[in-house]
Amino acid sequence: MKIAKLSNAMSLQRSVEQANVNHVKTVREVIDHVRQNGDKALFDYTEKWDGAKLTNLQVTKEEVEAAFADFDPQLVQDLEEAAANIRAFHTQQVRPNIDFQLDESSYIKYKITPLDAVGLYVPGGTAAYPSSVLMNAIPAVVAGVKRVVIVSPPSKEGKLPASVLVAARIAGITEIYKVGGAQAIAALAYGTETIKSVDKITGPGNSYVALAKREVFGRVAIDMIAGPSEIAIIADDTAFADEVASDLLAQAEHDRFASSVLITTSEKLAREVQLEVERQLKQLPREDIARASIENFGCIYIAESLAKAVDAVNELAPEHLEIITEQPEIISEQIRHAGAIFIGRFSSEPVGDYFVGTNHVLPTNSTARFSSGLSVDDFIKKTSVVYYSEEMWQKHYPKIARLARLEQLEGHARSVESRSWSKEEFHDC
Ligand code: HSO
Ligand code: ZN
Repeated sequence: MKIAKLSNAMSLQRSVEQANVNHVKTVREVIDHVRQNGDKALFDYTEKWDGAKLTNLQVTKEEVEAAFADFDPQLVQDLEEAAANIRAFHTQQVRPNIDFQLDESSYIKYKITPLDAVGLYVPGGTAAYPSSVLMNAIPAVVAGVKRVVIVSPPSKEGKLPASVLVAARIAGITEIYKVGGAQAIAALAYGTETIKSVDKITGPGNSYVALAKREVFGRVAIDMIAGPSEIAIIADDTAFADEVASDLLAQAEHDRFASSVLITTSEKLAREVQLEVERQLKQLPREDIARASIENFGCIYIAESLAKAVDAVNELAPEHLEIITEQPEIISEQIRHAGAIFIGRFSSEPVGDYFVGTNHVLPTNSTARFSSGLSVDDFIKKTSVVYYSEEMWQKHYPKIARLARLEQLEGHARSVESRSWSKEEFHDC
């Protein structure tokens, strides 16, 4: 792992991958094909790309029960406890309507309504994380979304991983389909005979899935397009090198493109972490992925001061930030841009990835400058409501008419003025 002087915070930033033009073309074809041929297109693509010849897209109750029967009961309990923590924290995010009384009878409101239907994409293979099922599904359920659907690519045997089915049930999701890739996104956006369309699609996926989400955006809402995972760690000489190294590697093992950076005021720690990373890498089952990530996107920066480290992090806006210093809470107060902050040596990032209750779907690629992790807010919408009494209208309509005429919108002016005689008089005569 490289060691460098922290000179320019911008040097921490990496370039975003450009979409592959050929992939865009393929994805558009897939979407059109699903729109035209519905379920048939889904069966065909699933056979072609996943090698599974299905007769039924929807996972049955029996399949979910079989998944539970084979699953370690301790793990079921752990997932349930994690789910309860996520539910508890996200329940705090539920917001009430805003009722704003203008006078004794007139009011305006901000009315909160959950989305009707949401689709959650769960990737296949090694990235089929049950923790991500909980992180995506629970906020939707807590928000009050009535229909939450999961789509995920099946194995050649036509099955979804037991861990996904178990997590889905724990999260309260019963509508699950064996379909992945761009075809699954197309089905969620446009609907087929079996899969009714949804209003929003969330969840991570490969580049085809990400492109398909971009393509259907507007027809449906989407969450963020997540890039590879990132961690930045601010540490001083109170941190332990083996712990810091293990935290960097926890991120690096996700993806060859994951990025792990340490920013430290201690040259001694920098050197020790460098040795530790190499030592621990050799013992990691995913050594090849983690090594590629550390070599290409990992770096240890030596900062002149913690203040400089804070500036760099605010510019980088990392997905995850760990602060392992003598007074980590003071540093945390100074951080403006990070997807999630983990304070002190006992709050390592996996605490948030799996268990504590915060969400692990977080903004990557410096988008923490302007966006937040997944929350209940992503599954609601707000509608303004206006009630003007006759008295309020009487008091204010001339102002509104004047403002309308300022914009040369005579129709608007006449609309408010058209109430300027009492309808009661009209009814009386
Ligand atoms: N660190 C990942 C989430 C994850 N980790 C899932 C383990 N499983 C992105 O925040
Ligand atoms: Zn993780």
